[in-house]
Amino acid sequence: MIRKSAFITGVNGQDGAYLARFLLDDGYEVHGMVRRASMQRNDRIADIARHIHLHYGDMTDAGNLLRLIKNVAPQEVYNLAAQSHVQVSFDTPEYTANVDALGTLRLLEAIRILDMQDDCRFYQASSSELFGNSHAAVQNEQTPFAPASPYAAAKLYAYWLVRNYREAYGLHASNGILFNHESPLRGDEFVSQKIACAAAAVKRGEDTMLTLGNLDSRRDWGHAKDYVRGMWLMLQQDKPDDYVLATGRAETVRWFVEKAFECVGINIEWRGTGLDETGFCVASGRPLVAVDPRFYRPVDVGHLCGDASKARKALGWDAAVKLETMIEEMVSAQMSKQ
Ligand code: NAP
Ligand code: F7E
Repeated sequence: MIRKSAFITGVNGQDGAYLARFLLDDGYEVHGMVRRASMQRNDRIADIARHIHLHYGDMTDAGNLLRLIKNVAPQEVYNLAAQSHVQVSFDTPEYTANVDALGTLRLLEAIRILDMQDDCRFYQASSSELFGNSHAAVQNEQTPFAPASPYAAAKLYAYWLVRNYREAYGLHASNGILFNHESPLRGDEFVSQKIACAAAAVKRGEDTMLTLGNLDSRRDWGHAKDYVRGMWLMLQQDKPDDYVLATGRAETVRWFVEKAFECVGINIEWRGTGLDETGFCVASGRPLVAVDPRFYRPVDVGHLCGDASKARKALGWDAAVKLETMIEEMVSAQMSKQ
């Protein structure tokens, strides 16, 4: 039997690691692109690295991407590589645009120049950040976009390019408009992992204080392993399209803190407001959580909650992992780290 081949940019990121496992389990020949100067090395894929064909590459290097696509000749390309941190995008807007927006253009151009549009399907990691502060209570594929960061603006450019290459050149290219998804492999600087890490540290007896920005922000958090299945499903359809993947449930950052600390047997009580808001351990009275304006963003997206009806109907996709279960998994993974 001929094995299908897939090429994943950002293979050593959170989603890349889950997707590579998913595709290997399905019998794919998996190729992944990593940077020589990777920020996180290949820790997330250490256990499967020998089964993946790893290639050095960078989204900022057009010739490199063209050579890789030519040599690998994949049937499926999953473009997951990105400067993915929203707050960092305010500090590095041009770099974020280069990687997230122009990087996607370079990859699509490689497929077009090589005349591979009939042989290769393309998945683009679009984001719920496209909706920004659209003020819709629930967002779906029809909700107008209102990007509120350089990251979101770069992802919006990539989103439209994907649609344009689909219409102009007949490329089977799909956007997955994914709401936040987390896991034990989530980067340390994202709020879910930061909270899980702090809850575990307090449980271990460390003298630590969790400092956060906007506690009122509401996010629709799912589990990465559900979301990579959705990416794959999009590329198995006869026709390319754009799909929202989400759980349909939004909670605040404050709520996430309470649940994560509950996982280690600590109840949090909040006192004060704004910059003075502090989370105390109910049992000991010890302050455990404080607000630090350094983590405020110049503009924040206050409320994201997705409607994945289209993906449920067309792809048969659903978010299987419950939020509370995922938080327990993340805290427990942090507890087992020293
Ligand atoms: P992640 O953990 O931050 O992974 C990003 C990957 O991109 C890493 O492997 C990183 O490699 C790579 N990368 C960064 N800059 C690169 C460059 N210039 N050239 C090549 N590779 C580069 O992100 P994730 O959570 O897995 O997300 C995957 C994708 O989905 C991203 O595009 C993200 O923007 C998007 N997305 C994520 C979510 C979410 O909630 N997780 C939701 C919607 C959309 P290094 O080790 O070299 O840094
Ligand atoms: O922030 C608030 C912060 O950085 C979530 C990326 O995967 O999902 C992710 O982007 C919320 C924001 O994720 C802290 O202001 C409070 O409102 O975990 P985050 P994000 O910005 O939603 C989307 C869908 C993507 O596409 C992105 O690639 O939490 N928040 N205090 C904090 N956030 C962080 N990081 N750190 C804090 O201390």
